[in-house]
Amino acid sequence: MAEKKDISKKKEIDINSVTTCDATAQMLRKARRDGVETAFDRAASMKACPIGADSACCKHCSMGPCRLNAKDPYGKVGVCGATIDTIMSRNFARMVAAGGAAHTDHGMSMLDLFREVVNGNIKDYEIKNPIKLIQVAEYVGIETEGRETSEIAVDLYEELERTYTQVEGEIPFAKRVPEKTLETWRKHGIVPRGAMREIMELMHRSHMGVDQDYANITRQCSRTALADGWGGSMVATEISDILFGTPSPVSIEVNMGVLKEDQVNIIVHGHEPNLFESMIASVNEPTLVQAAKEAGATGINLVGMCCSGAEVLVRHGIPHGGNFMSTEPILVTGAVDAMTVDVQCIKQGLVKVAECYKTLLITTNPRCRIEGANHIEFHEHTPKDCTDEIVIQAIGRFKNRSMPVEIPKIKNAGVHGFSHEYINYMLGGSFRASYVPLNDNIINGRIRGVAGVVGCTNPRIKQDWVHVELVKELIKNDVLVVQTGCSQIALAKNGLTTPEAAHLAGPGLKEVCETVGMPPVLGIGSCVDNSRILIACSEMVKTGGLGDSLADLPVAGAAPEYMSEKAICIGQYFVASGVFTVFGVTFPIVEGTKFHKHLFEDLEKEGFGKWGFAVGPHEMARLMIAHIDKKRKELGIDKARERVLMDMADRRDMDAA
Ligand code: BF8
Ligand code: SF4
Repeated sequence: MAEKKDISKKKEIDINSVTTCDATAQMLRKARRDGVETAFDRAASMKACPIGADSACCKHCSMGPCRLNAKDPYGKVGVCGATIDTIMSRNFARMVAAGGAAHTDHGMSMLDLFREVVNGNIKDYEIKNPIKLIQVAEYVGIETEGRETSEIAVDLYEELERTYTQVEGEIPFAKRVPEKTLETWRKHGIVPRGAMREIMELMHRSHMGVDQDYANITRQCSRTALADGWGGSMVATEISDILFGTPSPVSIEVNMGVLKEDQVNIIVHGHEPNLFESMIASVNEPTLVQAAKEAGATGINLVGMCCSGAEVLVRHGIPHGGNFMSTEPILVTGAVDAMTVDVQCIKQGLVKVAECYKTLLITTNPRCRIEGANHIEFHEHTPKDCTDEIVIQAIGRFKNRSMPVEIPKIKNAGVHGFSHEYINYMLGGSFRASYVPLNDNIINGRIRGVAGVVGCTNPRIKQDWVHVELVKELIKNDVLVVQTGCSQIALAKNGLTTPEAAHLAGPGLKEVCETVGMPPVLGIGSCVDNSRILIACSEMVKTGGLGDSLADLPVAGAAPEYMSEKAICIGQYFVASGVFTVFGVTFPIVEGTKFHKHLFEDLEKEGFGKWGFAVGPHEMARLMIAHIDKKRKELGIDKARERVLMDMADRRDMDAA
């Protein structure tokens, strides 16, 4: 029998302290009136397990589970004798393995689709960007001169398949890594083989009684994470560009105000662009548009959320409804006729909220079914069977809308779609496309450095607040910011992705933005598109003047409100690639332990990047800027910087403005 809930014991949330997103706050107020619960409420009534948060427990065998004491980390060991460092590094390893598996499996789906398109078995998708196909083929050493696109595509498929299956040797995209960085990886034996092999080995080594040396476990964490960043994620990005087009700047609209009361609203939330691309075709199908009109709607309104949304935002300018912590609140509008999901970051809580507002929650992927959701399976050989059916059902729900609709009237504009290729073009112009102007502006100090600010939102921290404050502080200090995933939506909602936001930047960055006409914050896509940041950084190294390896660059990364294992894997591949990477919220390692010191200090001495941690945005900015300045000093370009450094009085003036 289901246990009765004692609602009176639930802690009521202070809505203004859990989110800075006005639309989400409005919907949380409505949810409270409607008696509907969201992850914000659940987070408030469920204290995070302190032992788990510190990663001080192990349940890798049934002699345990064993709990150590984070306050006295070396006071005890597990039943098998495992130390706190072994336990934490094994737990960390499993997060890297799971996160890497998610991205690489997504990349594999893209590759499956590519194979079937190349073989002619799938006709609903095609190679939209043959130029990119040729470029990627050349990167991995495939002969392209005088050959048919279809022949090159077959070779490219076969080559990229090795990203997953290869049992020895280096993955294909290792060829894109700057030589000195690759040398460091080779020296430490961490150049990835196929992702399947790396993930399998990491799972094996983190099994009870196998690898019990945190430094050795960390090496396999790095190897596995690199198989994601330079493997699965990069394949996902490149294949998606080849099949669906490479992003270039596009005007966008975000926030819940993109929903339309008089239209059939369909949200696509998840990660795989093939579903979304087919949905775009379905909502434009004249017979379905006609059916919507016959049901009394003025049209069909397609909206993205989370990473699927971020991909089509940068590729096609499809409006975006909000980031991870807004997926339940947006259903509270009552205006969503169908929410279609595929894989990753889909809260099971959506089922109940959807039920309350009679929204259709539809799973589409065989890898992700949710109890209580409708399932309409998506088959890439006949994609429109699924997406047409979803549109038909959404029209049905529109026709029978019985709930009052309340859509927050908040909509924000921005410009997104800054792929690596476009940054190249934008800065250099069509005749001399290159990274030289970027490097020059870094060397002459107009741009102090580059920061990647990425990742999730998390109900344990005020939604969007850390992202926005951190980015404001960075640009004010002349740090150019590139963004992916849910983070860029936070900034877009705050108007920071418009060219006009240049006035919030420091004088140097402002000058560059105004000259080029770009925002100081560049939205570049979904979480797998973090691979675009790796490529952009590699181009900076190859262009010259900023050192020989990725670790030499004046760059830093942050995931200020992260929550997922994917984020941990991303963090580890940035660190292994040479980037100082700061996480917020909480970090699953006990401070003062050897493993903590290893991740936060020792890795840098070995030629990699390192981890950092801070909860508040200003401390996070301070850490990142200090790192960027350290790198500038090592490169001997710190002098140039001093000419444009703002003093505290300037900064106060800007804060007041
Ligand atoms: O991969 S940023 S909440 S949606 S994990 Fe998830 Fe985090 Fe959003 Fe996309 Ni990335
Ligand atoms: Fe405990 Fe060791 Fe088993 Fe982990 S592997 S549960 S530390 S006995």
